[in-house]
Amino acid sequence: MGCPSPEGGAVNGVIAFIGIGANMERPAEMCRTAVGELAEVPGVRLLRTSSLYRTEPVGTQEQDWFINAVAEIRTGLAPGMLLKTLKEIEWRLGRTGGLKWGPRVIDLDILLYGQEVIREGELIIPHPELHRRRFVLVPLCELASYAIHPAFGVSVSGLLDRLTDPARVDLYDPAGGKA
Ligand code: PH2
Ligand code: MG
Ligand code: MG
Repeated sequence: MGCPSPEGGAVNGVIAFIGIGANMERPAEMCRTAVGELAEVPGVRLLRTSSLYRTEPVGTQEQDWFINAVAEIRTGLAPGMLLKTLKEIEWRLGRTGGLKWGPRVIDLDILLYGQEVIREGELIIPHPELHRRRFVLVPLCELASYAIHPAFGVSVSGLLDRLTDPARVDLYDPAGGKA
């Protein structure tokens, strides 16, 4: 089973949304590079990418503002394999671990994987902070405001309406000179 595609033939796999974040060296470039890497993964088709946003750090305040974005993919990779692939890209781009809420060279998180709800160790889908974070919901709504959070049964635009996160999320302006 699969959906018909414009190229003809069936496209198998699941629609997933990937959160992208960076706040160290050249974060906007780093996010774009990560999207490029994602598009090259066998078993992943990059469908759309949100705008880049310049976002106030959530959690530890003593760090630079982030660049955040969301990518929509169709993938035949199982969730565990997708997570492993994202971690490989993070490491390839220079991530070395770091503090839980601290600065990061690049962070790639599975936000949604179809309508699946999974809790298996590190593999938690939907992302456990998705509904609390403006820097995730704003770019996600730009792509798919209608997407349903499968654990809450609420659209992501509904989650954004109810959000109390006060942290700033601005469209990234490359001419602005920051991040
Ligand atoms: N990621 C974090 C912690 N805080 N803040 C912003 N603005 N953007 C992030 O991507 C981010 C964060 C840990 O994953
Ligand atoms: Mg994260
Ligand atoms: Mg992460």
